[in-house]
Amino acid sequence: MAEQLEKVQAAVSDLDLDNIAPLVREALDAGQAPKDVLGAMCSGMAKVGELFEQGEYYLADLVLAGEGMKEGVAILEPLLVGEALEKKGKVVACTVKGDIHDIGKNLVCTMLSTSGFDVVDLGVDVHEDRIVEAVRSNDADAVALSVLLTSMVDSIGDVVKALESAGLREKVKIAIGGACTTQELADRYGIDALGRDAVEAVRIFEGFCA
Ligand code: B12
Repeated sequence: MAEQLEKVQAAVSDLDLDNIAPLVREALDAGQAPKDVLGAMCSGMAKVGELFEQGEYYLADLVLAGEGMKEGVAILEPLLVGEALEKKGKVVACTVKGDIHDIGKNLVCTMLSTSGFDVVDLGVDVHEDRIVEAVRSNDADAVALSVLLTSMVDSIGDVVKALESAGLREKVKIAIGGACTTQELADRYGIDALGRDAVEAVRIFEGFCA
């Protein structure tokens, strides 16, 4: 990884929040592609998650890291949007009912929209009825569900059932991702794909909307 990207990644993972935005600008000025800078931020955030699990960081640190990410992403977003020209398909995205984690979901939305998808981001803690409504009113092609809490995996099943009841399940492909998702879980709910990161998310939705 190029030195400027390493610095961006380290600023995120070290919670050096004041330096994230300046280092993002520095990397761009040095000619790094906006997508790669975003990728470096994603890796830094993944490291933050690991350090939290190892007891090195506290919850308050995670909230701060999330805020730091937003500032960097805000610089990159307009540049990334300029890169994609034709729309590839419409995706309804959210974090499932009962779950408020949004850093990964936001990265997935940013990567999808900057890769040419029309993304309808419903936010966090979203009830299945809102998802059905959004799929219908936007005539969506696919649904992206972010799920980080094991206690909330049943929310995935609720979305599938609600789409089935509304006669929309055949019309949309569904992908899941987030810390607690597994292939076993995807199979249990008849989910079309499981994604490990935002880059894989783009590949999955390109496959869905091909
Ligand atoms: C940051 C964080 C928080 C922050 C969230 C801030 C925010 N705005 O999102 C705060 C502090 C608020 C928080 C709260 C809680 N958290 Co928390 N949190 C995390 C942490 C450390 C990192 C998550 C993160 O942002 N990672 C970085 C992002 C970039 O990665 P990501 O989310 O995985 O997303 C990437 C991929 O998964 C993928 N992806 C994500 N979504 C999707 C969707 C699709 C369709 C695809 C294809 C791909 C994809 O692409 C993303 C980008 O590359 C995780 C640990 C972990 N390892 O995940 C715990 C973790 C998820 N939290 C946990 C818990 C328990 C909680 C709380 C219940 C704590 C509490 N006791 O209050 C609350 C939840 C409240 C609620 N109702 O939701 C547990 C869950 C355990 C479990 N298995 O159920 C974890 C695993 C920590 C742990 N080991 O205990 N948390």
